[in-house]
Amino acid sequence: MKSFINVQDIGPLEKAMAEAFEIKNDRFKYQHLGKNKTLMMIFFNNSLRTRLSTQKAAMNLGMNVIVLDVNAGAWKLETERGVIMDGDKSEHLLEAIPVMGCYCDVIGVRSFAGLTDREYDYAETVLHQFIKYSGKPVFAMETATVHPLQAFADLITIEEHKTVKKPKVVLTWAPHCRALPQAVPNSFAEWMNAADDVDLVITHPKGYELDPKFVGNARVEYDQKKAFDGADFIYAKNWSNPGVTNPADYGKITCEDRSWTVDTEHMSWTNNGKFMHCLPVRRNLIVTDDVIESPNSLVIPEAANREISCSVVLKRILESL
Ligand code: AN0
Ligand code: CP
Repeated sequence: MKSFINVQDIGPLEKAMAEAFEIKNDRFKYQHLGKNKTLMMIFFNNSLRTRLSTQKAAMNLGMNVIVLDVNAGAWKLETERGVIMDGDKSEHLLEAIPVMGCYCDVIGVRSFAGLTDREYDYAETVLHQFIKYSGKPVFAMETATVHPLQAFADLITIEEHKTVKKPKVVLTWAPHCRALPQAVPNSFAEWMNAADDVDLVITHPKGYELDPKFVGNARVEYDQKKAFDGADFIYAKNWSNPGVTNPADYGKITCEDRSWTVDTEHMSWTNNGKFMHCLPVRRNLIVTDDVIESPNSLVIPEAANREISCSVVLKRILESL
């Protein structure tokens, strides 16, 4: 596997899931694969889970790990080509990327959407520069429009906790005080659509339509209560306006309706549904304390599975070196 961005990159999901459970049963089974191989993790944005779980997965595989926080200690990087670099940015990504590529075998990139220019974000401009100029396999650790390591971990978590063959899984928008990217809901929808036995329903206020390429054949239900009816899993996430129905709204907060916050009443509409969120989560905006603390909350097992999803991805990349 030369890059990991979209669900197709992992090949048949059944096989990837089988590998995930194999690794979960024996985390060090492939520890010989990464000997003398170096992973470089590059963060343009903050992280807790991705940083720790990716490093742990790499260590399980016997890899060496280098972490670079671009905005803390490195030269500030210019990402646009053609600008006169007389501002605060000392180095261009077009030199920095091939240099980084010299010191490692695999690169993970976290680079969030700027949320001002839809076309630039949805072209995955920064990620594709890494793919083009590093000469190394590159995987997304949440880029402008996708977070596949999260969606893969979510799928593993659903598989572990489902009580019916084809669970009803509801992706619900929830309110937030800051404009957040669409990467998590995009990948969640993409991966749930790719999984054969998931019945995906997406619910959000009007105007928050996700990009059709991620929504696929999922049902969109604007009435949150109807969407929650009989659900087995509730996956909450805020995202800013994707600018699909109104391009001028891209990246903006166009709804602050707190009635979308997932509370015990919302959960009572479900089929004893499990609560999921990728974390970090702002309590009592996205979800109330009692729901996230309830026995039906899967937020911690979900985070734990990030080590597993990343182990499968790194294993595949190492096998292809
Ligand atoms: C990020 C987001 O919404 O994409 C990361 C989630 C994994 N969240 C925040 O910036 C709070
Ligand atoms: N879920 C997730 O990716 O968390 P971090 O932003 O902390 O890495």
